[in-house]
Amino acid sequence: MKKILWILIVILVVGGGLIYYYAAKNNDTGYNSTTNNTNMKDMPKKTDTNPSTTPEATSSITIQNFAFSPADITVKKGTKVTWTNKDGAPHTVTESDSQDGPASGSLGNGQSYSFTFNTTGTFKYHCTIHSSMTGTVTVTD
Ligand SMILES: [Cu+2]
Repeated sequence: MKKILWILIVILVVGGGLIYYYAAKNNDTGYNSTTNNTNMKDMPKKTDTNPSTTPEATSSITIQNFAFSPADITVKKGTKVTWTNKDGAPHTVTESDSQDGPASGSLGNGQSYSFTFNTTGTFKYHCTIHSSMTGTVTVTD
């Protein structure tokens, strides 16, 4: 009986060792190919995130004395334009030609509104409360 037990143990140890060896071998090649794949996938991801970490182009417009100042600006595509109301009266920044442009709603004193211009063109805007208040943002490539 003891001999059979020992034979069983030897078979288990040798068999287990062989299974471990082949599993490790397969894992090795699998591991290598997956790390290569993830490395290759990681590389473009890293370059993708880099542009977003680069400083965003910005431009500021002051709303004061019932006027946008400067009223006409030219910016590069992707520029974030921020309007700040320094009047006591409320104002809006509202796109005039039904384009995808700024639509601030009412801005109280000290309030700001930002819009990022991602398409080129000329964007006319106005204050819906005071129709004489107008401005343009020209977006270039
Ligand atoms: Cu206004």
